[in-house]
Amino acid sequence: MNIEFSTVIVGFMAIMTENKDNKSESRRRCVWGIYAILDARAAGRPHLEAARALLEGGAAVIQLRDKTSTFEELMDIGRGLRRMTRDHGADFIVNDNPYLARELDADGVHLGQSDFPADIAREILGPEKIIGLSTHTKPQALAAQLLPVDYIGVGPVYPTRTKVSEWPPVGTALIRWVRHAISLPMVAIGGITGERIVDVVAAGAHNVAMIRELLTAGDIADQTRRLRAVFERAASE
Ligand code: TZP
Ligand code: MG
Repeated sequence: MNIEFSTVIVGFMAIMTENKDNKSESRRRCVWGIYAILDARAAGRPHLEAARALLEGGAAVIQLRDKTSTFEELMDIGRGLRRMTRDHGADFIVNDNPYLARELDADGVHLGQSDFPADIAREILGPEKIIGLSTHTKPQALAAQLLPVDYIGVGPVYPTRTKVSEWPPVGTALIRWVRHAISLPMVAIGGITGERIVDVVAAGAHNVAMIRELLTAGDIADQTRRLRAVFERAASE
């Protein structure tokens, strides 16, 4: 099927099924501003140390993204993150694995296009938890509206060296399109820097996810505070 045609079909299905059930409350929860993602390699320090600084700097959500540790190691790290995020009133999202998210009583899980299907993750986690889904194209974003997800990731917006992506950078054009065409909150991701936040927010992103720009700073808490202020200024314009 050609892409434009599939976009129209999926869009039509999305409109027909939208508001079938009232998810507005959980979707409302998915507006954090700066969305911090942990990456021990980029940070050059342990997850808990980075998370402590992110929370001190005012991060409202932290995602544990770790492709190398074992389930047991992630349980250990995750228990610490669960405690710390709760103490700060921040949300805690686990990447990839809804079982890990459930065991940790995390606030939710973030799924990629080839991870667990969203409806299975919803069965595992129940109706209250947050499910995020990465999208990289218009059809994927439209299709997400038919799934039991609470927000979509959109990206990579810019080239990034943090993740080898099979998807080319989408630019702020896709952010702008998603903001107008899709009813879900979005998290823009990929190569976002302090200077680029203004453009990404101006294009309509509700949230801006960052790894390197937050974690490679000498003082992560200070950097988080600074980027939060940049985001808030951009969002108020
Ligand atoms: N998904 C799309 S791009 C990306 C992920 C996890 C990496 C984002 O990292 P950075 O350092 O903010 O570009
Ligand atoms: Mg994944």
